[in-house]
Amino acid sequence: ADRRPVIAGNWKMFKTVHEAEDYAVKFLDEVKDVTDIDIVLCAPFTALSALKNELEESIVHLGAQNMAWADQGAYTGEISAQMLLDVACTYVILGHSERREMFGETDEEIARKVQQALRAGLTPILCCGENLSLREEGKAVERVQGQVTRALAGLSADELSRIIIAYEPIWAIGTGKTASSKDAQEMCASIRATLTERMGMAAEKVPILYGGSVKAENIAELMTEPDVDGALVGGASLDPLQFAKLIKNAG
Ligand code: G2H
Repeated sequence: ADRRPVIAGNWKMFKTVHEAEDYAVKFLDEVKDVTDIDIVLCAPFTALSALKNELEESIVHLGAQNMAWADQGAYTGEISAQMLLDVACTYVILGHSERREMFGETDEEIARKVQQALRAGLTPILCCGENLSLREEGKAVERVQGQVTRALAGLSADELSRIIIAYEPIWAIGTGKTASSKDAQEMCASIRATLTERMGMAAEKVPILYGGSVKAENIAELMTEPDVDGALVGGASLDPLQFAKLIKNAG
């Protein structure tokens, strides 16, 4: 399949403005010659404006880690799609397991956010993944298929063709336990099958990423799997040199 790999860093709740600027300079210097991978940095809201200045006209794309489902209004503490566009964001992570588990995000809210992002012209990176007990009970596929189906309800064929999916088994996030590349491939293939039911052959074009303790040392093996098109990287994206190395190893 002719899918361009995507490697997205998810900084989570790390880095001040100054730290973000310092990172951007070092990181750009390392990755400026990468041409065969789409690179995305998903930073905290407060660092986005500074990163816009550092990364404008570079090959590195900017993303946010969450977004509101509403256009604007009395939604204290929320950030809109327009605000993200204003600071040059083109991607947004939606439905990360940390938001689902710690901040109570439901599939229905995530579906509204996905629709809102697409309407605004942002590329959603829709996260899905099962926890350890579901995996042990043999219900992982059912859970992930359900999450994907519910998050994509009501989207048109054109909208579906503009999404990215990230499969992140919760038991592999920040734990040092990476799913085996075989586990990752199995689930990414099953996600693609779910997408095919919704959108036919166009599912072949959708990038499906793996996330969960991806490092410079294990990315190459993951990338050999036919349905793994890249990675969503947390901890290993926090150091610019380490993340650049990971990206080079993915290519
Ligand atoms: C999964 C991942 C990035 P980490 O949350 O989204 O984090 O690479 O630290 O496991």
